[in-house]
Amino acid sequence: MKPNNFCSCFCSLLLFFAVLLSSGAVQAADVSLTYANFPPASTFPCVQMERWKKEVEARTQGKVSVQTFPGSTLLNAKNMFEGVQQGIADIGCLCMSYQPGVFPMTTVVEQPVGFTSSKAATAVLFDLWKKYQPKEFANVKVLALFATAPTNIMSTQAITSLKDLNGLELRASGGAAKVLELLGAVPVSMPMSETPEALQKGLVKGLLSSLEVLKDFNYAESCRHVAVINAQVYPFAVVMNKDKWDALPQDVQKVFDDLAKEQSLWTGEYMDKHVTEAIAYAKEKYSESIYDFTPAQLQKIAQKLSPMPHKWLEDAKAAGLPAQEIMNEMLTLKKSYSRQFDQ
Ligand code: DTR
Repeated sequence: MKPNNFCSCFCSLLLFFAVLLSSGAVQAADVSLTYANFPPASTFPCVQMERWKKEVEARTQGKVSVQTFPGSTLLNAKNMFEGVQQGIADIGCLCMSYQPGVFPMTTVVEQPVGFTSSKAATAVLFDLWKKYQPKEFANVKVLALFATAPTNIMSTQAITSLKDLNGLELRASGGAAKVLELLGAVPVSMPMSETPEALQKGLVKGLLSSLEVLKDFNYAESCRHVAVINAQVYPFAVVMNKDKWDALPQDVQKVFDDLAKEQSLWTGEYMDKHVTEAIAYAKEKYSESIYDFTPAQLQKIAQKLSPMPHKWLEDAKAAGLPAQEIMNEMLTLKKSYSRQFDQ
């Protein structure tokens, strides 16, 4: 090829790629974000993470790309909040219960007030956060908030009365650990990601958590018994590094903001459905026995757990929060969202 021909060929090629890029046909993302999560990819915090990634990439027409890190590959359950603030990950999913004292306001939903679904608890948590804009999230941008389905006991031995709980080592975290203590069990505190090993080694005889883990961690295999007490729920937040948020183009910020409540409720709905599926799975594969505590037993449990909201009120007041108002607002919202979602 003559040098002249080569030159014009090369220039045409350059022009072709320039046109392609400007037309958006081949568009590199303008914004790349990392998103860390602590439990394995198959669990609900990661399922919702992948859904958020998909929605964001579609709604920004590829302008944003999100790289996800499930299974504590970037940050773990305990350093998630700090890690996001330090910029180790741009976005992170955390469970408020794993860091006692750090989230004095949003842990109000952790109190045993009788939530019956993840979706209703999620809607309540989201509205409370929106209304009170608590200081605990002042250094980050909140992208979603959700709560688990109510917690129940999964164990290697049958539990059909409070007596059966006496001295039994069970795993829980935060508010759930307090539940176990008040019911006479021995709470062993650890994040969910450390629980499979503890069960395997026999360090604990079961756990208090939402029941979708029967399937997602296959706890049904070792814990063939469930005691239904619908104790309380665990609150979660998805947070973003503040500087990264501030640097986002406005149209991208709008996409994230518009998605926040929808994503939160989507997660609640996903979880409620997944709990039903997990129970069916455990029954079919492991003949899981499910014991429903009687109304009289549940009343006794409620009595035993009654110090918990009082303690929350004291702690929240000491943290400078309008504690009683928040508690009352939670109960009002709970009533209306339970009517809307749990019938
Ligand atoms: N119940 C809390 C939170 C929780 C429930 N399901 C999962 C799955 C993966 C991680 C955390 C959770 C707990 O027991 O830690």
